[in-house]
Amino acid sequence: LLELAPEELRAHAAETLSRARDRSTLLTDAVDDGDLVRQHSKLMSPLVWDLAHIGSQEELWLVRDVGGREPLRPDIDDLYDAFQHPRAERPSLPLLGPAEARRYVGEVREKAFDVLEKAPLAGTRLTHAAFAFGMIAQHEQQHDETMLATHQLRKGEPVLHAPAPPPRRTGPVPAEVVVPAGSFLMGTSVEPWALDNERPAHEVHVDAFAIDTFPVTNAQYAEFIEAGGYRQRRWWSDAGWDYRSRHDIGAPRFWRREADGWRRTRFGVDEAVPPDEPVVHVSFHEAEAYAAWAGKRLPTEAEWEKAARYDPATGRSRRYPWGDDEPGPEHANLGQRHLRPAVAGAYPGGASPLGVHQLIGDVWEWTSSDFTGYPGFTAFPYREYSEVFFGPEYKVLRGGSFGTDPVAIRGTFRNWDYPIRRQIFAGFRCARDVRPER
Ligand code: AVJ
Ligand code: FE
Repeated sequence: LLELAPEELRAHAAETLSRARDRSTLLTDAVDDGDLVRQHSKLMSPLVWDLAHIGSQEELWLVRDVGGREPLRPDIDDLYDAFQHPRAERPSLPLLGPAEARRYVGEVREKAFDVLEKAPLAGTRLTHAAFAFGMIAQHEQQHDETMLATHQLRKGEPVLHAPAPPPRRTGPVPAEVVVPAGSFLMGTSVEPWALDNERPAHEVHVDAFAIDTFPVTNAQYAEFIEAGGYRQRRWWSDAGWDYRSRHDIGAPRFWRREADGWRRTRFGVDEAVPPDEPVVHVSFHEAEAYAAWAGKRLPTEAEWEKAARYDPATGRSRRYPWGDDEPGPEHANLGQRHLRPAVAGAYPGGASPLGVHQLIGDVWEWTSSDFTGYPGFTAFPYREYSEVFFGPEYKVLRGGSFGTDPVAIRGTFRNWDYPIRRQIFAGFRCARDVRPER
């Protein structure tokens, strides 16, 4: 991106925004108006709220802020301000209806493209204008992933379709990889579309540790269930035990025990739980309990990023595990190209230099770290993107899922959520300490 001439950057921004809009359109046109305005779960907004919120943020940051244009709909700013209205109360607001919402986002997009055509992408405004287009494309894709999670919670006939992900293409590999002790460069100061919480780059020392080659699979997770893991207090933290007891949780969300084994419904299609896919729809508490049962622990965020980016041959941190090239279909399962995680071993082309697989795509991975600012953090362009969430209530997730678009994931990208959440496409992998050599 940094090497692109202004005209190329303009074309890239336009293409990225259009890809996001195609996906928003697919997710909202797939269901009828009743399903668009309905709340499918108290945890989620009605799809029609997400749609107009996407337009509202685009109006705010591209049309008004970068473009300096007149507001289109100043009257609806408050309705679509996520901080004024928690998700549970959004259905009772006087929201734009489906037709109005579609018209609104279309009008905003026309204006945003007009701003893009004239925006000075070189000179002093380069950073700000060029960043804003990337931020808004990522914002739309983040809400598209949220809308995909809403689709998973929706009852009824399947409306989304996609080809199956690739099969295992990796030969036998060790179950774990040892990452040697030493410092590495975490975060970034140069990635043009990195968000504020990924900045600045800073050296972090990490002790030697071992990390799983693949995310934990359904078959492995089912062993934890069969062994009584959900009933044994010793694997759980106090908060985790309290959570699993209050909600009487005994398996990942959407799993159902039948005579012939575990089954689940995925986007409206009933199926046997596939043994070799990464487990998904587990909370941080369940991930932590599994890891304890397995005699391991979750990786810290720094460990995860070192496993993903550190190249021992050069000492450099890569943009992605496979190198600096943008994610392609040979690297990772991203962008809703497939409607499920791929089996462990499906992406040898995405492995890190140390041989850790599927760090990007498939499932978000819980880490043991709280969401905090890096040393030297400055909120940009608004405190509500990440700073207001810093603290011990949120745990960091890394790597993106099959529902994350390539523009919204990087080796440095940080996601966060409450440790009890499982409607997101979250799984995990384990790590453990290793004795220092000699
Ligand atoms: C980074 C996924 C936690 O959905 O709350 C969307 C992204 N921020 N609109 C979220 C976001 C503002 C955010 N997460
Ligand atoms: Fe948002």
